[in-house]
Amino acid sequence: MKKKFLNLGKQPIANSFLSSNSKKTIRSEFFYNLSVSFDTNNFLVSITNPVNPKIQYTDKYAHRASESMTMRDAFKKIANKLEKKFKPKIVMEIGSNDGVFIRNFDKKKVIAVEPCKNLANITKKNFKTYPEFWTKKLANKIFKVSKKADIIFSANTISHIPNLKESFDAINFSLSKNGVLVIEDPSLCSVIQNNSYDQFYDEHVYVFSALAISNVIKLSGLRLFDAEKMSTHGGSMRYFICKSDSKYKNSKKLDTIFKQEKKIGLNKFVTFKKFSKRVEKSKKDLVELLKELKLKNKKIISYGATYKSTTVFNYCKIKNQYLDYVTDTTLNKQGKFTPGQHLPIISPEKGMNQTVDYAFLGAWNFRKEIINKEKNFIKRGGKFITHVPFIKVLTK
Ligand code: JHZ
Repeated sequence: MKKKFLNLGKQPIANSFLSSNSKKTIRSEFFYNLSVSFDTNNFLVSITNPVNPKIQYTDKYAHRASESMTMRDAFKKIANKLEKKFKPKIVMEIGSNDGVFIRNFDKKKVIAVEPCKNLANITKKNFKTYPEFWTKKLANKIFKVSKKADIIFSANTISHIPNLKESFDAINFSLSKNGVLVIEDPSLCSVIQNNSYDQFYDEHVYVFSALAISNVIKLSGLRLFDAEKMSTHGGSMRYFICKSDSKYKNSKKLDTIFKQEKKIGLNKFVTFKKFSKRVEKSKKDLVELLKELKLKNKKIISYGATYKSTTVFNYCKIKNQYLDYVTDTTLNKQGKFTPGQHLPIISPEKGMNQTVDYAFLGAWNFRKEIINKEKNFIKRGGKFITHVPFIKVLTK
């Protein structure tokens, strides 16, 4: 049974950066109600009413996975590891974005699936690319002409697909006998421990735990045989999945992860009720801090026009009464306005100037990379604010 535990209010599509802040554009903005539920049967945490994917994954999709050095390195590392360990003949990626993972493989063995046409156009120059949503129909089409995949990789995508059963059925159909599905997604354990409620936005239909994943995939004839914790995206988990009757033995690490998740209570509704109280406090504390700084005439901006910060700004109703603008390195976000609260987005070169006193870390998951990059800001007394795991002005 699905039980609601968190209400994040009226939210826009996290990725729908506005090209102007004119009244007409603002009037046509799409909003939906963002609430989150826990399924007491399979322990799956999901958005109660997901948005139609056709509204989300368009030819204007803003996120470029290769935008951060941390992610470029992480994808290179996992690609090399998979190549060495499994020696795959066919590698398919579901949600290949701008090709940051597949570009580490010989192009002859790669199949890319990416529904956002602007991104698929980038990879199709060098790789066999299907500019379509991942469905059973597409799996049938691809594997009519290709041998089955030895590795299917999917980072930050499976959690975005409302129809999980169809996705995993299609994956089972597409895997070779001892093929391996490797998925990476933000981990529920980290969300609960970090109070990072901003991992909930329209695209994150699910935030998985190992417990939930292992339950859900069983219905599609698949088995979770290993998992590893990752630091990317503020705490993710990498799952290794095979066909139920495949040769892989379940790892000891997996047992430990299941035990840890039960200890934290990821199989109990009460854990999520408590989490929602902490989220309410996070909102109250953030608004109070921003008010206090404004009373002292401080200039505050936000760093990184993330999808996550769309949730924070709309839940906490943070707009230009507190923040002057948002900086972001992504060219196609610059010159636009944040969804819902309409803050202007500019480049860090322009935005991180002498006049800024405080910068809210919208991209808190890249805290190390950003602090390293912004040494001058810190040197002259600039300070970062984070809400993870609780509201804090960073002093170092
Ligand atoms: P970042 C996206 O979410 C969307 P977002 C998606 N749904 C998903 O699942 C996760 O990623 C994984 C900028 N930046 O990656 C670049 C700087 O400006 O945390 C990006 O716009 N300066 C697919 O948007 C943003 O911050 C920097 O130094 O929450 C980071 O976005 C760095 C490092 C980044 O994901």
